[in-house]
Amino acid sequence: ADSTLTDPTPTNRTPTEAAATAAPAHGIPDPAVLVARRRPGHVLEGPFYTSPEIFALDIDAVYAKQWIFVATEPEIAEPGDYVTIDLGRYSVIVLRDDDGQVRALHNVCRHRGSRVLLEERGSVGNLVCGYHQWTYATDGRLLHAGEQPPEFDKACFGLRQVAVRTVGGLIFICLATSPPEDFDDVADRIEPYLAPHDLANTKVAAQVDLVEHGNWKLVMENNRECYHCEAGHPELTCTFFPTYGFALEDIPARLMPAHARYLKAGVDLARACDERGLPHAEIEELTDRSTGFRIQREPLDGAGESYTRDGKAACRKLLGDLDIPRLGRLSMHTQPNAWFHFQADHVVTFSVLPLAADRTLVRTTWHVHRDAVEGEDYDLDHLTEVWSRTNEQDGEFVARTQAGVSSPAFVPGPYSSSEYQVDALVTWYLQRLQEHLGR
Ligand code: 3BY
Ligand code: FES
Ligand code: FE
Repeated sequence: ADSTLTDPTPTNRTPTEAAATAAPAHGIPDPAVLVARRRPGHVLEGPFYTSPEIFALDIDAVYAKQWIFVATEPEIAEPGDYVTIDLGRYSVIVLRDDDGQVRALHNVCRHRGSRVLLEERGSVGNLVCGYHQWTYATDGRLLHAGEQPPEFDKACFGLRQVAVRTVGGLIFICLATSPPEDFDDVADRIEPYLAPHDLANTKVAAQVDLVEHGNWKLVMENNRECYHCEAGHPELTCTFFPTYGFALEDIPARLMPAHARYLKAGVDLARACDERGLPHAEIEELTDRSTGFRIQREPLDGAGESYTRDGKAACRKLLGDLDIPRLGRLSMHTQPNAWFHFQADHVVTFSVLPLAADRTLVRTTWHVHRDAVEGEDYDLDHLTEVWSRTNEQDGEFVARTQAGVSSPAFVPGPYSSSEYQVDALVTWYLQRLQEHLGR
């Protein structure tokens, strides 16, 4: 029998396998051992989703080293607008400075280390630490510190800067002192896809924070496949083709009509894009690089315009200079923590931020044209319905999976061919751990 189809339950494992899998009496096996013994094409072992030790490693090796999508430019539209982002023990202020530039600063006072900004979002003139009132400009410079001797050099005590990059209105930060350099290449290649939607000139119509009861990798893995879509997402699959990720030979007969619609709509979409100079071809580089990503413009089902039940645009004002609503979805995935859907009428972004080994924040933000008027050009419930429901459904899948993989009885199962992007995410993740662990 094909060994990949064999269920390695304790009864049919060799004694060596059984010994290798057994956890020590205290704690988990060495993470390097867990990384090395991952079975290709299979789910990770339980401790990757449950262990506080691996959670800390994930922060160090992934969230503090790679480029992380944290917000969009419209979230901090005006000088002084900020959001604070917690990543493990780090807290980062992402803000627009007085010159209109996007910045990221460590939220740690240079005096005795207090958090400076305590709210999740807001707007400030200067950044004032509430403890002893050290006062910083929006670019991080220290402006005022009371009762210091004359030789005190304020220039040495600005808030520490965090690397930040914007592309197509999306804001990425990197906590590393030498951030992965391949972001430039990715930015250059995705910018022409994103630019026509002019995200920087949209406004936030809605934002929902969902705390899911599962490890961040379960949240991300769930996003990278549509094996669960047909049964799990009645609203999403009004327009999202449930054959996403399937190889042609694996598409079940009942989904062939949907596949035929996908192909036909794809031809129309390619023509519409070519006429307008909109790039649409797939680029998929999910592994073997720090800034793994995937981008492609693909058709939507129904009217083909947007994520609504009938596929018609949810907002009457189209983005940028786009002149037709039927442009499907420009979809992008970035490792490790984000996915994006750009439609002609709105953009929806998703940022996944780990809170604990078994808790994850999923922040979803819907953007519409800056001049669109709620109630006139768009209805908020209509705009947010499909992805709100989809996120709730996914959150439920994640919680159930977290519960299952926490059981000592859990044995990693095999991925189906349509889950190849899940495998890519896990492979990318293990590559980052290996780099970090220096093997
Ligand atoms: O958001 C995505 O990228 C989609 C939705 C469902 C599955 N996933 C591939
Ligand atoms: Fe911030 Fe003292 S800790 S002013
Ligand atoms: Fe889903």
